[in-house]
Amino acid sequence: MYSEVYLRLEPLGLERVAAAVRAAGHDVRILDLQIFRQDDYLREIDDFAPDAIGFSLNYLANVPEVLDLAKETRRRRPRCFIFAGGHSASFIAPELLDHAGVALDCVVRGEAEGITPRVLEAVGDHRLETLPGVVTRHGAGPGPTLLESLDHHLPARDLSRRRRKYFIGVLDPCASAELTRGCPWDCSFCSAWTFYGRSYRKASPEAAGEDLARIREPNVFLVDDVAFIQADHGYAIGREVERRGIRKQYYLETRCDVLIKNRELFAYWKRLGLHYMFLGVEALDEEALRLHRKRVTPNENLQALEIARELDLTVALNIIADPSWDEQRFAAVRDWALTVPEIVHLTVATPYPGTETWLTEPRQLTTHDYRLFDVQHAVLPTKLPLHRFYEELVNTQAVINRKHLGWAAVRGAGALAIQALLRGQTNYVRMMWKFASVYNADRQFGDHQREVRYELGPRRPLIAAKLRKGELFVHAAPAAAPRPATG
Ligand code: B12
Ligand code: SF4
Repeated sequence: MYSEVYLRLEPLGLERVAAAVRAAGHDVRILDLQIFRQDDYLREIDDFAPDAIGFSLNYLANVPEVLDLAKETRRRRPRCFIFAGGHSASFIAPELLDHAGVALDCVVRGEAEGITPRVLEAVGDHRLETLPGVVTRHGAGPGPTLLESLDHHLPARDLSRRRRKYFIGVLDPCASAELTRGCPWDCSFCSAWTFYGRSYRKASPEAAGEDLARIREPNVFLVDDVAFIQADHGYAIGREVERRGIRKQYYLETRCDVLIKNRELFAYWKRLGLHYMFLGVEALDEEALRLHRKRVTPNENLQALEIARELDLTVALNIIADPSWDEQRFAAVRDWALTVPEIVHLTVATPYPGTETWLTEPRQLTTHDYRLFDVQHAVLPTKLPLHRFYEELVNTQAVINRKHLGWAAVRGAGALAIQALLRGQTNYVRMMWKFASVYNADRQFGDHQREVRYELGPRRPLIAAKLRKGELFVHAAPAAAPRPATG
């Protein structure tokens, strides 16, 4: 739903894996099914006749689609080696293999630039299931290993086609880049930190500069979970950007306390082209922030918004709606959102594999349909009747959005919107009228009534036992990794 309206960004992880596989001597193609249709995929495998196909499965909601495609691929190309990897695949490898039957040969857990060329070498060999991070129906190798350096395997952007389709808001077209990997915080609803064992690694300023210099698009989305945690790293990349004369407009995601602490760094990047940021606000009250283990106060959130306004940065922020919300609670968020100039998004609190709440949430799930685990649907019991909950959710989002959609917003975006149109880029302008057709209470309610063919495995909530965070990790925590203060 998100990528139907607000943005569509390139599959950076897949491009990095593709770069590693290509460097090992293979002929590689990428097909992004956010842009292409399934028919295009089937034509492509007939035409290219690959020996191996890897599916990138970052989002849980895409599991059924990937399983069906893997099965159809197996039917058409029985001898092809078919595998999957990515963020969500890494947390649910055995259950994916169960659903897939013979359609998937293995799942590759964790970051995969290093291991995928070795997986391809081991095709047809019993050593396959002894490789780090590899899980097959017959066994699993040791846990995945972290890359020694982020500087290698710069994304093979030349392999992604129809790049004009990638955009985020008015940054149209827009490429993506990664300056750091991992997150040292530990919010209870998030799996970004559990994937990398709460580690945090940086690309060298030279490699980051080289990667940014290779980008053709005028705009760049920085995919880092929390951008510019360490000010010296942010300045070093900035100086590299200046030295190379790179001129782009940037969009990034960061935390409120990081913006407060590194205000001058963000001001410097504003001069380099930073215009937009996602700020992880998540909740307005102290109690909810504590439950999310956000480690910031409501006051810090407001202070960060103030700083962003002073720096003239356009901010989008997210609030997590709990299924227990009633009309009054939605109304309170609406009232607040209408008083601030920022773009406010709502997501729905969703425990999913890899998050701490998957194990600690005491409420029962109302569904195990993977497709509904997209943080836009309620998978926990709602206090309001379900359809009424969606009416409140959509109505709240629509009221808030009114100030950011339509011609007034296009006029507000000014030169950037006009430049995009002059370049023939219409993603942004089209998005302005799409909201009502995508976010719709009947549609969201109807999504719960569909036939369910693949179900997420059962949850084993912790009752009395204390959670050991390491149990959640895909990558084990590195022994002596320096961890920035998390406040
Ligand atoms: C950038 C990002 C986005 C971008 C989209 C990027 C894209 N086109 O894929 C935007 C902003 C659009 C976005 C949106 C959303 N996102 Co997001 N996003 C991220 C983020 C911060 C980084 C992903 C990234 O690019 N990392 C850098 C690359 C290099 O790493 P990577 O993709 O993980 O790839 C590595 C491995 O996964 C693996 N790998 C990847 N592909 C493949 C393929 C094969 C064959 C193999 C072997 C290995 C492999 O190797 C790669 C290299 O090491 C992650 C958090 C995280 N740290 O992972 C959340 C995350 C993936 N997003 C999340 C969510 C919830 C969403 C939204 C649903 C949020 C919303 N408000 O609606 C939407 C849905 C978007 C959609 N497409 O439907 C959740 C996923 C939850 C889940 N389990 O499903 C995450 C984990 C964040 C979180 N807080 O928990 N997101
Ligand atoms: S700070 Fe952001 S990326 Fe890090 S754990 Fe919290 S929500 Fe996830």
